[in-house]
Amino acid sequence: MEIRNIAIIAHVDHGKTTLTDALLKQCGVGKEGASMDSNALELERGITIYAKNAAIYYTMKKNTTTPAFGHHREDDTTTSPRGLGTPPQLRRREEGTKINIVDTPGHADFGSEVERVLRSIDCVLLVVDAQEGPMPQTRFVLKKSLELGLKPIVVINKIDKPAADPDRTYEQVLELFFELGASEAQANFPVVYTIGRQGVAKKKLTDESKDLSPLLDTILEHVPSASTSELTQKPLRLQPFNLAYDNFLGRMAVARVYEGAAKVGMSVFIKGEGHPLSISPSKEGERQIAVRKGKIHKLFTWRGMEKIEAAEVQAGDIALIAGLTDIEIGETVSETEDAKPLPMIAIDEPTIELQFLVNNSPLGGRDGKYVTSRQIREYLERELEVNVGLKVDFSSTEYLTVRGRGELHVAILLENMRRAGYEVQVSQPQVIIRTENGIRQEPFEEVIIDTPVDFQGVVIEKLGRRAFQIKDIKSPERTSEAEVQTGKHAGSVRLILEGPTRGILGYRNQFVIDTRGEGIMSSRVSGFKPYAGEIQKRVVGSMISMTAGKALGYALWGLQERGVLYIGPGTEVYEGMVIGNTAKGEQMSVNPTKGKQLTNVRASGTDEAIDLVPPFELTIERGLEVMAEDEYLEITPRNVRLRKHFLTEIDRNRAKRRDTERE
Ligand SMILES: Nc1nc2c(ncn2[C@@H]2O[C@H](COP(=O)(O)OP(=O)(O)OP(=O)(O)O)[C@@H](O)[C@H]2O)c(=O)[nH]1
Ligand SMILES: [Mg+2]
Repeated sequence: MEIRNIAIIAHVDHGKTTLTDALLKQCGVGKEGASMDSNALELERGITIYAKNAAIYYTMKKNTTTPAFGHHREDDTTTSPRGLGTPPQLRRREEGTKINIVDTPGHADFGSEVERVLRSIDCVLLVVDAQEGPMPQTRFVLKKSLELGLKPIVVINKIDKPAADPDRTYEQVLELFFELGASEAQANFPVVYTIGRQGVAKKKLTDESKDLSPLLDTILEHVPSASTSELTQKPLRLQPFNLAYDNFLGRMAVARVYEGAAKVGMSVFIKGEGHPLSISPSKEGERQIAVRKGKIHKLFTWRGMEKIEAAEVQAGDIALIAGLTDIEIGETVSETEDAKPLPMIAIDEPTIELQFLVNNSPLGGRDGKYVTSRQIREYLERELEVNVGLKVDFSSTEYLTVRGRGELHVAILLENMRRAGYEVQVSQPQVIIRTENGIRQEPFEEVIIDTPVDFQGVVIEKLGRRAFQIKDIKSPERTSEAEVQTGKHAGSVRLILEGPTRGILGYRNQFVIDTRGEGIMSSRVSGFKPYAGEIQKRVVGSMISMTAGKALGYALWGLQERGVLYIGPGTEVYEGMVIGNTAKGEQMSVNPTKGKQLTNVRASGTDEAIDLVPPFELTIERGLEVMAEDEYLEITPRNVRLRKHFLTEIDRNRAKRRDTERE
């Protein structure tokens, strides 16, 4: 069987998943109404969180201009070479070249997941939105691909958008290739123009096309074959690049079979370096290779999005392997003990950390099914089986320290926990500071901001205070006709800055306000760099409830002009709960349960219906952003609340005194 292995990579929302879905559909293996974004959170948020595999079968139609549409439709028995009446199990034997596709997430927090995938495929489809052009994550994933020597196929997508400018996008992509030091062969990339949403691809903009065949043909022409008989003859060597989990089968590996064939029941040797983080700095350079034994219990390959059990998986293919339950990404699984290990796949280190605690708030334990520390611990232990960028320190009895790749990474973990019925409290995320060769280092991020020119000043000023430095400012080169008509992107500017992650933790919210919601900001970790020094952030003050009860509209009406409220009328509150922030930055104890008759302030204008501003309701992500160091975010299946560590004012003052005395 001929095999090609590709990954689809792009900036967030540029259309990877839609295109993958369309490819599956055209090749007859898509399921009606199903998408590669299948996880509940992915569907709700409309973003891809986990890299996922799929496979299609395609045959290039030679010397014809008619597209090969529907060639492999399972239901289309009339065009099937086997004809009518073929038993279903036989019809399953696919014709044509198998194309394994890995759809990757575009959000920067999941960038390290993409990197691992890139190690195990032979070509990438670099998808670029024809209106937005290359964006920060486009740059990042392209850079990684070029470094690995891959020769990308460029897919200029969404050419149906009113303000799309495919020609300019092509120029920008070409420029980016050169900027990133592409070789001549790499910069000579094939281009395909697509409307993923309609399942249409063209090699030239002027071509007529009804389907994705031009893209599929380009894949067959351009992507090197993964399966040669020479490789198949060798003894087995395979390497996992992703993990999966099954309640019955335990941890499973998504792996590329490089040589030989994996077979069910096969005894294998596993070589790894141990967990990458467990290597002590002093041992760096010394590759310690431990050999373990294991047995392959079950094998699967993909057909569309479905996993199909297989007895054997040949060199070149991608397999899901059960039985090796202690397997780690990047290890080498081989048939013979003396097999040479494949180059290790590095896993990026976490950049932020926070504590997970039992929810001991006055309202704790009300909606959760699982609330004890043992249950939280067990959840995290299971999560570690598959959540590759995650680290958990279980050593303390009071809390668990969770380390992740960014705020979104942690927020997704928490969101999944609450959906599974868990309650938990978390502390404010902090960046991880480490010391290397006696130098203090912290994670840095590159931030790319598109904003209307008017807000450029305030953005630069705010980020400047947060130790960010400008690397580049790009004015729009030209404004296309379409942009003038739609008013989009006109008069906007692109800022590229770099600074410590610490500086932008909690900044996003401010950014939205400062750019009146018109700015777009994306960032990605650029690595650990020397500590950037003290950062003076404007402290956001909290409005703290001094009492328990139900919030009343009348009381909130009196409070809303002093800051932003997180709750609406009817919300249950408790003493020490943070119900909003204060405009002036001071801590403020308030009574949100106070009724009209008890008040002697604001006596005027009391009789007309009160005009309440809709609250800024806390989500997990918003909560992680706005919370202060002396606060916990309380997360339950139904609620997200913010509270002070110390619930009474007396305790808070006492703690504050203790802190100042210590200093
Ligand atoms: N106009 C237009 N919109 C498209 C096209 N393809 C995708 N979209 C829309 O773009 C949005 C993002 O599409 P996705 O396929 O989820 O993008 P993605 O790259 O997978 O996003 P992430 O995985 O989260 O990085 C969706 O609203 C799609 O409907 C297209 O060809 N034209
Ligand atoms: Mg996607």
